[in-house]
Amino acid sequence: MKTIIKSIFLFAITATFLVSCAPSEKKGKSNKGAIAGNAAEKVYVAPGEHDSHYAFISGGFSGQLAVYGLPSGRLFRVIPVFSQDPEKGYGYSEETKPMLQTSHGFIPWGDSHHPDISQTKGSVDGRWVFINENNTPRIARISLKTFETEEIIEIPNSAGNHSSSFVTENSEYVVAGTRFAVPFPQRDMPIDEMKGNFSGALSFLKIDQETGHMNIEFQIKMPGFNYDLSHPGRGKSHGWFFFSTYNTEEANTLMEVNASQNDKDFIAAINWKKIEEYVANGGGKKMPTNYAHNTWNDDEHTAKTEWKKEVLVVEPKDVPGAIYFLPTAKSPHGCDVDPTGEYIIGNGKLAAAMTVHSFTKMLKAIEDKAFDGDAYGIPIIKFDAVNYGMLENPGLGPLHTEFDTRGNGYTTFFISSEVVKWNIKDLKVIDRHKVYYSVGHLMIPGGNSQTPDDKYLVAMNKITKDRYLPTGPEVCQSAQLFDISGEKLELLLDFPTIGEPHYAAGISAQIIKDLQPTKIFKLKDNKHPYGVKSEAETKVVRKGNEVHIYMTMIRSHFSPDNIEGVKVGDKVFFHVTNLEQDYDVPHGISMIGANTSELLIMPGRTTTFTWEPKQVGVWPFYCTDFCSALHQEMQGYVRVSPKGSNVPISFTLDGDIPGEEEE
Ligand code: K7E
Ligand code: CUA
Repeated sequence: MKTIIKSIFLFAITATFLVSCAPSEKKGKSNKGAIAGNAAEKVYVAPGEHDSHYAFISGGFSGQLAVYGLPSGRLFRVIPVFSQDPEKGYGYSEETKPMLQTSHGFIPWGDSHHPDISQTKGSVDGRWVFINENNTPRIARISLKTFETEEIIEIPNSAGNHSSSFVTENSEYVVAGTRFAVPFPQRDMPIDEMKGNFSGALSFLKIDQETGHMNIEFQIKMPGFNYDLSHPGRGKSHGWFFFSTYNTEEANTLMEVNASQNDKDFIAAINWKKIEEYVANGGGKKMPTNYAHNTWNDDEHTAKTEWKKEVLVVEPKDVPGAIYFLPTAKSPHGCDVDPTGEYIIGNGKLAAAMTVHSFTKMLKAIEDKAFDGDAYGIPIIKFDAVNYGMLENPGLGPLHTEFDTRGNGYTTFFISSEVVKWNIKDLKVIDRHKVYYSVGHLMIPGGNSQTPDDKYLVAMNKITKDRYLPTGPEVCQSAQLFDISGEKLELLLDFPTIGEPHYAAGISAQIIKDLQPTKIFKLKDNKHPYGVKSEAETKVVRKGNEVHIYMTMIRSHFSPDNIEGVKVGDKVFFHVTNLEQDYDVPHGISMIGANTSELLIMPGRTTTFTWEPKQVGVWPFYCTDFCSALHQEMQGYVRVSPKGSNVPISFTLDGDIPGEEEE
């Protein structure tokens, strides 16, 4: 067995090597490959024109979510989610710091993988994007009105939150599955006693349809396998969720060999409707835990953390008929469901074939009890009783599959660096196209829905080598855009990405435009406790060694702009309100020596940073965003006196106290 595995790995390594070397062999030739003559026209979006689609591409180890236009590949915005972002003050301002709170404390970084757009009746609806964090298990919800992170919920009893964050067809649930089996609940125990003693938490988070707020409705305590990826059933299979597993060996060391022993691992099929019913009737056990639930309040422009102390745990044995295992070719990675909900595809990354299961056959097999024993009490359905067929030798290292509306699947092959188009019913390969190089995920807008918008396909590649200008040892990761409207895949464009894109979600731009993204925050609705509505209300208040500055900004000055009476040892809070009520007029603010980032404040919003002056002097602050012809004049001074000095607090604008009538 071990030699076979070794040779698979050797093959994998050799294949990667061959692929990577190929381009440099044909010296002088470019890598244009099969680029058709009019590709440039197809991606050209003339100055001032808009793209037809949004692509939300995850940042992987950057922890963020980037917003691109398709077909141009232009980057519009990086939405900070799990990592601090000094460009926007996210995770630095007092208002946003609670978003990064967890049971492990304030965590300034995350690993974001799988964005998924909310759905209504099986189609993406453009309300929210959900995205998972792998490292310190969390799910975030981003508003597509503000393009800002509005909520982050921590997932207890989970580790390496990878089979996440996929949404059901009416956004009933977003799920989170643990990649790493761990003690559940966590406890101190020898690692090599893992087998049979670790568990795998699959969490179902209910989404409030009004607010989007997530709540962990229940957690299924599954056997201690690794749950790698997942997708919801849809249409006929709505009500089910499918999770790929690996390491059903339950190995705890040298996983590259020890977790590849079994010829087949499983796809876990979960009837969540059944479990929902069980829970509604009082099923499940409340277990003590501790996790952070962070929510953003758009009236107060502030996030808060709530500590949750309980989670409802469901044991599979208590809900017979709700969970089954479908044997699937060795160590599957992607677990994908086609738009009709009939075909469930497991991409066995180490196998020579891809497994296509049939939902109809699965129901029949359950009815007939066509089982091949069980794993920890969960019935294993006989392979032949559930399998629709195998796609034999489609390529090397299949990872992920997306679909069009014409019955075709598109699968990425990491090792052979290609995207393969195949017909699901016939299990026949129709076309294949090289990608440069080593592709991970791919995305068709609306890919995780019943109605893919199937003009474009984006392949997200792990390795770029010679595709771009060299930038030292670290070169960018990259996306490649294909036109899939014809029989053959047509490569249109390469564009570099932020961080490492693991997955993406795409949607027609019109859907989001129709929802009218926010342009300004209305000043009159601003309920920030330190917000002010006009310059007349600005002031500076001392409370012990805290100094609170209620400040405003408008083209092109701050009020107040001269402040005295601050002392070394004080903690100074700048609560700054942008009084502008025009679209696209943010102002920034930064203070010399402040141990934080600048703030970029949108019209109508109040944001706070703190400054603890260490040195006596007169210290300037200024606007960091070029906002008007007089941007350079948008500045002010704070006088800092020695500790114990008796200079009183005073604040002025043009020599007067703001708001006081001039005589
Ligand atoms: Cu395949 Cu995290 Cu979805 Cu990366 S994962 S490629
Ligand atoms: Cu305000 Cu520059």
